[in-house]
Amino acid sequence: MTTDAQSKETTDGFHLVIEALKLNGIDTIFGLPGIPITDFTRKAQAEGIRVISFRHEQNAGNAAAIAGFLTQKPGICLTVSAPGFLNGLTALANATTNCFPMILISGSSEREIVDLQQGDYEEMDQLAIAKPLCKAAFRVLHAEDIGVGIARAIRAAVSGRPGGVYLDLPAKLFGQTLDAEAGKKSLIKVVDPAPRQIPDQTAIQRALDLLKAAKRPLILLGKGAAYAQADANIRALIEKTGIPYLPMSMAKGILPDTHEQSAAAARSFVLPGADVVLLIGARLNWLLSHGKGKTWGGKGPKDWGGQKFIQIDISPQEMDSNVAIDAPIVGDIDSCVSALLGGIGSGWARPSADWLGAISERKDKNLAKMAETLTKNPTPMNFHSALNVMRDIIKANPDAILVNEGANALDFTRSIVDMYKPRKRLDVGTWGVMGIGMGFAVAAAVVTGESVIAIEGDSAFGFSGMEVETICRYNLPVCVVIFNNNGVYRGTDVNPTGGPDVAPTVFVKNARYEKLMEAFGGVGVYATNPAELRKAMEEALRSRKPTLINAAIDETAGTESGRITSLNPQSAKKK
Ligand code: OXT
Ligand code: ADP
Ligand code: MG
Repeated sequence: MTTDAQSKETTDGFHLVIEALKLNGIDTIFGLPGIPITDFTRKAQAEGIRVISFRHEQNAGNAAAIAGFLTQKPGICLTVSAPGFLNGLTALANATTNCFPMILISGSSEREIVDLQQGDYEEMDQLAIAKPLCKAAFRVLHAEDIGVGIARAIRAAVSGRPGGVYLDLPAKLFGQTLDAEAGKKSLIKVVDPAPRQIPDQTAIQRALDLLKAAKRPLILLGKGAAYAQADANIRALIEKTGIPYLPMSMAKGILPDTHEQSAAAARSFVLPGADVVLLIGARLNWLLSHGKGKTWGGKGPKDWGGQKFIQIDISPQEMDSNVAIDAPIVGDIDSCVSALLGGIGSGWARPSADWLGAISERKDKNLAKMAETLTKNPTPMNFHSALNVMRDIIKANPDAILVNEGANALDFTRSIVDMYKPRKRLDVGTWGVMGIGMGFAVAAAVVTGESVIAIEGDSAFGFSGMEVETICRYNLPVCVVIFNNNGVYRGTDVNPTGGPDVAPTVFVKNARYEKLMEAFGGVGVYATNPAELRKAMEEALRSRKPTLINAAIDETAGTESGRITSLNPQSAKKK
């Protein structure tokens, strides 16, 4: 046996992990080095894996998660033990919640010491802590099991309903040596990691019968539909049936938002008005008012509107989670949609002119109202006048990826900025979580090579703002636009006691965030009107240089929590 790990006779844990990842087509790792994984990051880079190093593990984790969403391959996040692991955990839990495939790989302390609680360096029982927050969790203790560990992690992340997986690699594992030939043989190339799940024909027929009998049908597209990359079949289903559709936030662009069958601008009309709703990769969670209540035409919060539901989902347990699903279709979206298409012949009756006409009328009214608001040019600039610019910019650059977080900065952007292509809008997702911004932006630029525009509330940006250094370090074509209204929701709250502290939602007024980008060699711009914003955006997209535009927005313009004000508990007195 020789001590040189790269010699012909022996290999070690470091190399086996790297080889196992490479064997499975993983070419990028998002992480943050330190004990015990510093050498691992060096060796991975030396062996041709792209290692994108972050300033905080949460952002590396978010990057891995969205890389998974964009590529259908598990995004890898690598962290050190205990505190680094915990920093990555929010992103792992968020990935699981959103059904994004990612693997959090953390180095960990020695099992013997952890289990006896003898106080090792960064001691923590990481596997136990990760378990309830992810889809699966594994630990590898022996170098000969690395191949199996990586294979299991990959399968768990991408098969069935995708999600977050934790892989625990104790420090000792990396240095373990193994006969090189035996090591090579122990690696597994995962065959068909996310097998198609073909739906049952009876379920398809049941759904077609329901859809055929519908008087006011509606299709709801969720981010599962975007993830599935079944774009052509989904478009064909919508266009062949003539059924109006509503995209959830991250499903915008599967068909262009300007498509004549989009009912996005008539949301509050079509949800209560529909009699049969086909859900494709969308859950009836809080974002859809759990399928009941006033949003759906019910009389009270628990009252069902009477709609019948068809649901396509890969997870059988999703069915009946909130309301009865009359026609469940369990399978992968591409197979399910293609099976439905098979049952839609030339004799298919398109929805009635009454239903389509009523939607058009409502839509035209809302679009006209929106157009009127967008032409206004108030001083100071407000969300609408700034977003009028962003809307034109995305229209002219449909391949650019839009990352979006905040409250008003999120909600106004979602309804004003049309998306033209699938998987181009990435946002706060199921949890409405702040902090995804820079991690998503970095990963989107790295894995797609496209320009990225991140529209950020000033509060939202603060959660991951230090990663502008990462954006500059890797010279990524990311343009961050901060909608700076001096605080969380608004900058106008006052401390009722008259004391020296400002109100909890208020920030330093007129903060110059653009200087943060300048500090690392990027371009910083302070924009106080739409013309300045437009000029800076056009230049950022032309140059592809890291850019931060600090857009000064009227601090009175926002509302509490954006469009979800009603979710704020009110005090009894206020009621
Ligand atoms: O039909 P009607 O008439 O109702 O009209 C609808 C559509 O028909 C119409 N529409 C259109 N009209 C014309 N043309 C077009 N094209 C068009 N499209 C649509 O517009 C309306 C609205 O349509 P929409 O949006 O589709 O419908 P609606 O009813 O809004 O949909 C409902 C929802 C629930 C699906 C939707 O609202 C939604 O997706 N909401 C997501 C909300 C969300 O997730 N928010 C983020 C969380 S808020 C809060 O939690 C925040 N925090 C706390 C915090 C968090 N989150 N995380 C962590 C780790 N820590 C703390 C914080 C700190 S936000 C926040 C920071 C906020 O401050 P910032 O400075 O960052 O941001 P600012 O607010 O900007 O200051
Ligand atoms: P949205 O927030 O856009 O409504 P959700 O995250 O709530 O979307 O729902 C996504 C759903 O899509 C999940 O229930 C998930 O199981 C499902 N899903 C993800 N990928 C696939 C796929 N390839 N085939 C079928 N269903 C899928
Ligand atoms: Mg704000």
